[in-house]
Amino acid sequence: MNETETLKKQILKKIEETLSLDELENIRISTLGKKGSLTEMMKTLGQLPQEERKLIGQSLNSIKIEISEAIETKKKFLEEKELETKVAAESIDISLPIRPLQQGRIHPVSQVMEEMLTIFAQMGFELAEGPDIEDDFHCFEALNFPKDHPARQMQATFFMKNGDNLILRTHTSPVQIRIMEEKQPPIKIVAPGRVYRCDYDMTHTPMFHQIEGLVIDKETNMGHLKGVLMNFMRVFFEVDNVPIRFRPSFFPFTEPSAEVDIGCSRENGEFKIESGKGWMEILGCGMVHPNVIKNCGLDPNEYQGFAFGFGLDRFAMLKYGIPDLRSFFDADTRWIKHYGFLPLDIPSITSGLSLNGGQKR
Ligand code: 2NL
Repeated sequence: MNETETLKKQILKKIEETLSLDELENIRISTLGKKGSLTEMMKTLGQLPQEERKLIGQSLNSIKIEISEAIETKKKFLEEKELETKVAAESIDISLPIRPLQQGRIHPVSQVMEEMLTIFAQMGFELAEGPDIEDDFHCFEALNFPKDHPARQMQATFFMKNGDNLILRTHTSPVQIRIMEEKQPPIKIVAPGRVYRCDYDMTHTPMFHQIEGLVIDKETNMGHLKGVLMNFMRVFFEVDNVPIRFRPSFFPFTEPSAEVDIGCSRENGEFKIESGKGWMEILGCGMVHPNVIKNCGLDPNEYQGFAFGFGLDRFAMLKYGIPDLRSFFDADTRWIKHYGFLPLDIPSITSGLSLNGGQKR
């Protein structure tokens, strides 16, 4: 009798003292489990004389119930406490001052990407994304590149080492190829992302950012292309009349193809959009080549459309007056403090696309 009372007290003390659910579970197993101390005591009952067996049996049973209840109560208590700690740890103090946010900056590339996608979204373009690591078919073959095209060579393109002939995409066109393979027209998408080429100087970095656009439908024509691009320039550069001109050009994936120049001046290191001074090439475009449409499983006699592509980094340099492209990717904190944007300067059509422009701060 004394022995069981002492045991009970010990166990209840342990239950009271524990602060962890794991430990509580260990206590349960070591007392009430198959080989637990109470269970073992119960097993010895059979050897006792009947009277004693009854008495001790009853007391062991009541101890068992008492301990079970104590464990349950403590379990509930610890579980509630755990939840409280978790909620406290995950809660956000919305009354905290905004000051620490001012420390970080949004990279001009991210800012310009957001600005551009906002404009295209407003024109009804859907966002399309795809892998940076591509295969020859989606990057070149489907796009009507001839087998011996220089872009397919090691000097121009990064090949993966594993010998599967995988490459780092040289443009975001493969994203559009994948969409055309999957979906029936009408298609109206923009494909933004990182692209890679073996190139490094003042105006080229081995990784840069591109946005391509693609519209495929039954009667889409070059007039639509011109309208989209002119509206884009107007909104992006915040100038009502953007002088642009189309020059005939060549790409394997478009026919006819054109390059687009923007009328501008560069005086005292400052770039200004105006007509009559000079031209600068900013993008390439054209009507999607019938072979490309066919390569994606669509009928070129039924569908046609336009596509365009441009390097985003160049637009960021122009809009925010950043002279050297290489500095974009130097991760220099002084540079990002000067050219970067505040996290809450989110571009939108209504509130303005270039709030507190980088240079103006
Ligand atoms: C440039 C020119 C261009 C395209 C990209 C394209 C995509 C598909 C089919 C046809 Cl899936 N064309 N994209 C078209 C013309 C020009 O980019 O100079 N980019 C930096």
